[in-house]
Amino acid sequence: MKNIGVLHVITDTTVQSKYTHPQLTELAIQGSADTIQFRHKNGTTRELIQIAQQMQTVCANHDVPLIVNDRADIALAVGASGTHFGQDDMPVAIGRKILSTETIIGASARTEEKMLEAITEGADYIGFGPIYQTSSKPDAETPKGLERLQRMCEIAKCPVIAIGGITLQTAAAVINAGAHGIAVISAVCSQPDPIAATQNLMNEIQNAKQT
Ligand code: TZP
Ligand code: MG
Repeated sequence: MKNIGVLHVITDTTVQSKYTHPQLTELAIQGSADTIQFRHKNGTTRELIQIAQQMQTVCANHDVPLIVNDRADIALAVGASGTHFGQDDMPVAIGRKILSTETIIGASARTEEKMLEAITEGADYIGFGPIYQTSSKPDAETPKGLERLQRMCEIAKCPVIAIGGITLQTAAAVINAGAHGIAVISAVCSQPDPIAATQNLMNEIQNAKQT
């Protein structure tokens, strides 16, 4: 099984405009994020490659995996460590065919059935959410809550990364429900001090895992 990070910071330039994707990458890594995800829903392919390339340079310098949301081609183009596919993106089985076996593939799953399907097709981790209300994803479903997260974690045969509305105040509860880790946007990107916000989240996760 691949080593999957416990704190995935998803860089975002729509919830804030103070920092660019590469800047957020640098700040989150300084705060000890162990995975960075590039998620950008508009822009040309060339623009996305350019941004992802800068992020990959920062990540490679610090030996932190970069995961590209939606786009296997961009992950391949910049030598990123992985890709994250939603249920409407490239099927995991096809991603597995075009990406190397070392490449991390994460997959969002809305149901237990979809989760097991993604795992069978070769997903290395499952993204599950939104756990709580979020304003960072306009088309997010209604919150799924901790009980459903717990059930997903019980039947998953791979790490589950919880996402959606997770804050410093709720991170421990999410880990205690069985999540391997968390993925956050606003809890880092929209904070006045993204380094401190990341560090605090990482401490919270590590403490929760020890107890
Ligand atoms: N997928 C499900 S919820 C979400 C995504 C991308 C948004 C997470 O952002 P935040 O600010 O951590 O709630
Ligand atoms: Mg997607």
